[in-house]
Amino acid sequence: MTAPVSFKPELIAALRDARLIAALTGAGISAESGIATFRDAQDGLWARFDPRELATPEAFARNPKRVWDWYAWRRERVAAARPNPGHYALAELEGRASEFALITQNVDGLHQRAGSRNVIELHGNIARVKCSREGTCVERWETRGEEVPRCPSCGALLRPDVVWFEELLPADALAKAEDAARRCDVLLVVGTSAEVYPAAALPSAASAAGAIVVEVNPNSTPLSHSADYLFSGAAGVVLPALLERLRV
Ligand code: BV8
Repeated sequence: MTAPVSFKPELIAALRDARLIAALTGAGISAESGIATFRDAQDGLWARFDPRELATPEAFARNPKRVWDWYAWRRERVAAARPNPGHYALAELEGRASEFALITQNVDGLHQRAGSRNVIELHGNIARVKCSREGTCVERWETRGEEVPRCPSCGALLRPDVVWFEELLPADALAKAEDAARRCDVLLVVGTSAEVYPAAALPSAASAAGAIVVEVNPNSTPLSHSADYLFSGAAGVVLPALLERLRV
């Protein structure tokens, strides 16, 4: 039986009085939905697949079929997954807060499926596909044999609408995320190893602007020493307990 999570009254008061609450999430919040994280040594995606071989423009240029199939494999796993209590807790918190912004590095869309509305997707969404030349999203595509599907309008290869390493983030999403980090009173940092930039720079920007930074992660990260509150537990346990405390 895991020990009940306790929350300092000051944190509860800060969350209740906050004008803007923001959350930054990573793969860890989807771990309890059966979606592998990236860095977990054993079964993390990067443990089995080299990111440089699969999540970069060069990798796609070198072997588009392998990259396309890897994302198709992940897309199926995401489609079969369900949001978990961690996702639902953030959706409920959005409903309680006067203003709320959910900044995610995840491409799985599970926040939106849990009912979160103001979701800022920093790294795209694996359910979307776009033309690798025009960048326009394509609603329907069919996979014929060994081919990578092609853009119906220009014939270029289609690719997942995610941000690969060495690719710029969508400017509007990054601007919204940086604005939320600067204006928030409390930033919840949930399930991220805080190693991939520019996302990993948001907590220090929030802290520098006077926000209270709360980390929820069973393992320590480069952020753990500077966070104002640290909950070393699973998102699907800590966040529902926090909402329960806020309901009191
Ligand atoms: C760019 C989409 C300009 C695709 C992803 C500054 C310094 C150093 C390097 C750089 C820098 N600026 C830029 C770089 C380069 C690079 C970078 O940051 N490299 C890192 C590796 C050092 N950044 C970029 O390339 C970015 N673009 O900067 O463009 C440019 C142009 C040319 C040359 C240079 C720069 C683009 C970054 C985005 C890449 N796309 N994803 C896909 O999904 O396939 S990144 C991908 O990896 C995820 O989106 C996420 O961002 C990252 C994984 O991190 P996490 O989500 O945190 O997951 P992880 O597995 O690491 O950790 C999980 C955590 O959860 C753990 O801490 C674990 O303890 C915890 N956990 C586990 N279970 C639970 C849990 N927590 C709670 N509950 C649980 N149950």
